[in-house]
Amino acid sequence: MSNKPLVSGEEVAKHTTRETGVWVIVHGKVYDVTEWLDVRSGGSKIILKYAGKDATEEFEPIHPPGVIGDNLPEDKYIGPLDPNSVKETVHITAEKEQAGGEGESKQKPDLDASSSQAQQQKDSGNSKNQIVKAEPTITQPADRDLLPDLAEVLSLHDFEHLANQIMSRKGWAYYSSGADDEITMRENTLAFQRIWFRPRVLRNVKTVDYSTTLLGAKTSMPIYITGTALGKLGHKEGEVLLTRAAGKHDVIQMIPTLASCSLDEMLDAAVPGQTQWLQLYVNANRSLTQKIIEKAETRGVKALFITVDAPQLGRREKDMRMKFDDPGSKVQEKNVVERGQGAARAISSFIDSSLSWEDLAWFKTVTKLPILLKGVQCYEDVLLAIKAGMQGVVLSNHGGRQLEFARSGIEVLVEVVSELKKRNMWPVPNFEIMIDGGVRRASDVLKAVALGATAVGIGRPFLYAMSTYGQEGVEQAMQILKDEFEMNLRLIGAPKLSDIGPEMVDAKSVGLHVTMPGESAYMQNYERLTGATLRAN
Ligand code: 173
Repeated sequence: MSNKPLVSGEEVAKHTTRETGVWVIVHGKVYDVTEWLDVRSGGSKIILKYAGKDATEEFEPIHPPGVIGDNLPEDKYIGPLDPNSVKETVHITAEKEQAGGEGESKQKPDLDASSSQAQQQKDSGNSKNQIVKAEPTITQPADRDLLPDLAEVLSLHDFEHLANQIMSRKGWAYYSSGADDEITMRENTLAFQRIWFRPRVLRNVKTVDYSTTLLGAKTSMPIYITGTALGKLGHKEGEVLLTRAAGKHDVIQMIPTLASCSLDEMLDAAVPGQTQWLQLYVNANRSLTQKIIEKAETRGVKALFITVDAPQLGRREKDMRMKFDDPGSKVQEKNVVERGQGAARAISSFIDSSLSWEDLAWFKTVTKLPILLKGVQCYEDVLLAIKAGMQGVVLSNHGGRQLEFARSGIEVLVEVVSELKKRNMWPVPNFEIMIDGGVRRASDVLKAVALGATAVGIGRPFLYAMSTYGQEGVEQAMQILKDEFEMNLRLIGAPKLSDIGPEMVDAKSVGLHVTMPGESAYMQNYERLTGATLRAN
């Protein structure tokens, strides 16, 4: 990506259509992103909004540094922006842009700027040495001063409740949304409520130990921070805050492919000896995926989790609706396909939907790391994963964000273990079964451990803790879980995790989907039946 000639801002501004090619500037580099106009999941309107402009400010909060370079062929990097071609920056706010492009002008000495689009130059009546910076549509959380003292936060639910009140609407919509009517998302939590404990008494629980070993690495408790995208929607520092909190509490972090921070930033933020795993979305261009894997392995990442439940992103309507509320996106004019956009879909076009079981052998040729499949949803696929030589699976429905009416991880766990036992395959050597989805309490985790999981991934609660109180919040969330583990182990009568088994839970009802959440869009529209009425007087 070096030795390319400088590109003037004026030149960039000429490239705004499919015919001319669509160029954007990010961090002082000019890219031809025309091919992104045709990605299956839509996105051309968003891209065209930044055509010929500096998109850094919009791009920054949601994309890790380097993501463009990692996902575009080398010849699509046009060159560095010529800083001398830029004297002024014009900030165009979404509203002004819609009203006709009148921007507020200010001196802007930094280099990541370019010349403006012709129309906008005309509107602002200024020279060609202006650049146009689109106002970021993602805003940071509102006033953290309003938050109560961290000591008043007693449970993981509290973080969610507070995050809802202070996060940017966009960030909240992205994190909190689930697919369709969000029935699976809510089922994830409800499924744990159908499992009850069968505690034992009079066991010596003076000291309890909830530490464990996951894929060979010691860790303080049987949970890990699961991979979630776009950390900077919640906090301007992003996922490195999760890394640091995990380091302090000896918790494993699964680094997401689509983090707002770069892989290097998250690796650098770890303390020596801290265990990190990598969640992987597989790029249609395998050499790019290989590069990421090799880098992760070289830098000491301990396992690879290939996400297998997202060949296409689910429709998260809360997230999508945000686009309609953003005047800059002009989404109302979009065609049906484009309405499928949301923060996630906009950046997920590189994910290879042709990925199949046959591809797994290739991964084993490029890495010695343990490989696990994240997003497995039935025992048949667990059997295939074992056959394919994987080191484990995460039974997961992606936080209810993918297939609506996918079952919860905990329910699938019961099925999987029962089927493996029937085949005399349980426990499976060198193969770990983890779950995620809906976990809010250490008691949820202990139910999963009792039923055969080695660990449980927690995603949203840590994001909410980060979005509200930053690193301290995440540390507090971890401390809350530790306190809950200690108490629960005592009350269950299990001094250590290996003392818990399936006999300590009653999971008979886990597969009974009787507690359907009531407030789906369907229920809003449903006209209730009325009972027989008395005669009028
Ligand atoms: O759940 C998600 O939002 C997710 O996994 C994702 C996938 C691609 C891009 C961004 C997020």
